[in-house]
Amino acid sequence: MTLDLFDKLPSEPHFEAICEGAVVLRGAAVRDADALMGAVRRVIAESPLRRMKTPGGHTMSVAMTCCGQYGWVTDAQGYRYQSEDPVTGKPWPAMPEELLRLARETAARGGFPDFVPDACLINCYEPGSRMGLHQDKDEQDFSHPIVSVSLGLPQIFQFGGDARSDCPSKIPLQHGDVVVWGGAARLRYHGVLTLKHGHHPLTGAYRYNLTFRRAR
Ligand code: MD3
Ligand code: FE
Repeated sequence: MTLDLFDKLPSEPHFEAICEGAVVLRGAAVRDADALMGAVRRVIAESPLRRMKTPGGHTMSVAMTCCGQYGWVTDAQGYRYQSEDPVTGKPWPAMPEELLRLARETAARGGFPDFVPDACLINCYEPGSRMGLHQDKDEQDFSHPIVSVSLGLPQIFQFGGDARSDCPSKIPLQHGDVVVWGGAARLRYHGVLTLKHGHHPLTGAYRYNLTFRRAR
């Protein structure tokens, strides 16, 4: 009896399949959230958050930085991964051990035991920030998954199809949720709706999203 009850506690991490190739591990990063945010803040102290310009000249509403061997950048020249941070002129900060460990452990639980990320994008959303529907296709080999970790305020994720015109479904992503996006899900269109005002004890008015990738 009591076991049934404990199985359903909302704080208990559990699996949910969104579709073929996409697995949500609800709450899988809650226990480590303090340590993860500490690591994120150390990265930001070295390579600050910045709002980059798209090749079309629009300033993104989400502020970003990166850690690991490669970082993702966008400017008038296009989208790409590179090993130097264009703001500091130095290599990106190394990927903190606690971030790397969480990414590898959750990727393994999601069916990718050999995943070793060489890039971690850190997205910081403030109220009003959003990310339009897009595909992640600047990585060399799409057989590697992407692992995403949500921290702080909740935000509604839009999960589309293989074409931009496919009607997206809405999935709320909460503090501590980890999603492994591989296989058939890897090239699906996706985005997040505008962040609403709120307060989270760990992140204040913000939502952070970490995406772990194999760029090369
Ligand atoms: C599905 N980030 O950084 S995380 C991105 O909440 C990005 O910051 C969003 O899209 C965010 O590129 C969404 C969930 C996510 C990340 C990568 C995916 C879903 C994905 C790649 C392929 C399919
Ligand atoms: Fe994306």
